[in-house]
Amino acid sequence: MDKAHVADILDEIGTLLDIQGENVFKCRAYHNAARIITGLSDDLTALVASGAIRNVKGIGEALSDKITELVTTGRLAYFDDLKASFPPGVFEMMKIQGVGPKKVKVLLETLKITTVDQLAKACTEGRLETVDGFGKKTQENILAGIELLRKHSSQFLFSVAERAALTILRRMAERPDVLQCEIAGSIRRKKEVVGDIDIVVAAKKANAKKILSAFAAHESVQRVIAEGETKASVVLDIGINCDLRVVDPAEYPFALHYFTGSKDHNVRIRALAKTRELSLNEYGFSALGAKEARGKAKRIIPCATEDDIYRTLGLSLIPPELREDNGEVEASEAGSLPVLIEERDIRGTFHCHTTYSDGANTIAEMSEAARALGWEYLGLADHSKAAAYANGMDETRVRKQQKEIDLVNQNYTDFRILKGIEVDILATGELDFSDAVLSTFDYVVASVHSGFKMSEADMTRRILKAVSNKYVTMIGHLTGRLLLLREGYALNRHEIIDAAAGQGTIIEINAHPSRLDLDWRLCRYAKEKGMLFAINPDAHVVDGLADVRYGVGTARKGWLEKKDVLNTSTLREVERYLSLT
Ligand code: DGT
Ligand code: CA
Ligand code: CA
Ligand code: ZN
Repeated sequence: MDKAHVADILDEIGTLLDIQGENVFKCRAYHNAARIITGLSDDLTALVASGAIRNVKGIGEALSDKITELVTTGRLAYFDDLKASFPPGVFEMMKIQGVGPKKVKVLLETLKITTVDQLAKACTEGRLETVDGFGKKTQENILAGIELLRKHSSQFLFSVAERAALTILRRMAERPDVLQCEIAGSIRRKKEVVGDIDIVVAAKKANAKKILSAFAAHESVQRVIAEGETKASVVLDIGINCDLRVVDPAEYPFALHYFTGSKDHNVRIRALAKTRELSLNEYGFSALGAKEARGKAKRIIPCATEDDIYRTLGLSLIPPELREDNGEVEASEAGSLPVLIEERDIRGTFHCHTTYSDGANTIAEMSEAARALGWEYLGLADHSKAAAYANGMDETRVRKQQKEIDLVNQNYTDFRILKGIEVDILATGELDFSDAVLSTFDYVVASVHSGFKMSEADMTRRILKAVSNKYVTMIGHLTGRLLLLREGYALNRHEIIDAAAGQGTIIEINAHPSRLDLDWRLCRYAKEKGMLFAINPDAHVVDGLADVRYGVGTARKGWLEKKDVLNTSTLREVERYLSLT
């Protein structure tokens, strides 16, 4: 079990104890332990194996026993028992934006509410208004949160779905009877949220049944929906459906292409095949008009790869991320497909947090982690004072941090920590620091963290004002959305992009898997307006730096190339861009 998973469970224990009304110190100990585990720079499995986990500050004897049980067995009896002592609806309720343990506790005790349905009913009947600590506004927000939760109940974050898909794919790839395998569907297309997992496997027909039973018996499978000769459908423990199809090696590229989609892209490609007197389906090409049948006789143009399929149609390979029928077929025909940015093009990043605000790791830990990724620079952008909930820095702490950065930078000749700030855009559009303070940073990220409920016109004006501030290098998480949880604030995104592109202000692609904001659907528009982008992980722990890969997925899906993204530049180029040399 990895660090993140262990930390999640510790956090959840703390929360459940909170609801039970345990004493605050005990609850806090679990939440603290979760933070400590997340921020560990050492390998957790090794710490457990050597027993050194016991000596980590903040982890006492009882906690280290629990962590050891989790890491070595993948389970924790104490947690299972604790969870079982709650009505199951409680966990569902806590998924509602704005409903935490404190509210759940009150709801349980005063209104005896134990399910989301009961909560929704209580809201519509106006019964929450009367409860201490709740009000009309809270009641409205909770109801909106429930609607959103219901709307998205069958959708999953890309990161969550991909992680689950990879555990199955890896198992398949290890099997000698599996000749090729790949994740298809919306995950392969890097959609930010997905409905289910699609996996395609190439194998000899004689081995299909064995492979499908192994799949159905995978430890992450909770329930088998159907298991046939060539396909099985299951529900995984995280609640997502997963379809696995076993096809003949000769059919594999066709099946992979078909099940990668999107449906609209497939329709376009099939129409193109028709113009060449060909019929295309998930098994192969056949002569148009020939009776659709499976089998060698009909498969008139053998293809070993997707590349071959596209070539047969006079196209160059269209990367999966672009297969949304957004002009990619035309661009491929014209030979004008973009050469998409790749993960390995990234040389650093600009929006990360440290213990100076709400991050879990120190400056030195973050910079070492960035160096381990092979990066040349790491821009730190801790919160400013208005973000009090996130331990935002005042002017004094800013000076202290900048001194510490200078000190740590002395250790490096081939790497530089950049002094940034994530400054709050106040309700008026003014920034949280004076120009004099802003001028002390190497660059400035400006973000909205409050007053989400403004009108579209007011919010647009607010952000436009920040865009035009000469100290602002980039705008952070433009819409503030939290995927599947919270819609972004009302905003005229096109107007802001136009202004930002015109004034040379960057709009970041926030790579946190819950944000992926700027949305890929707007990247191409912004690029056409001349926008430069930055891909930022918004990391609050060392492991968060690797989230840039999700941002690269978004950038690729938005047709971006290496040259469109500032953090593909070398340190020297970035220094020049930020006028640091
Ligand atoms: P999702 O799962 O909702 O996030 O999105 P997808 O794109 O993974 O959709 P899914 O799982 O229903 O189907 C996987 C792919 O299979 C889809 O992208 C294209 C292909 N496909 C499914 N149904 C049809 C269809 O009726 N016509 C065509 N042309 N392709 C289809
Ligand atoms: Ca799918
Ligand atoms: Ca599917
Ligand atoms: Zn932020």
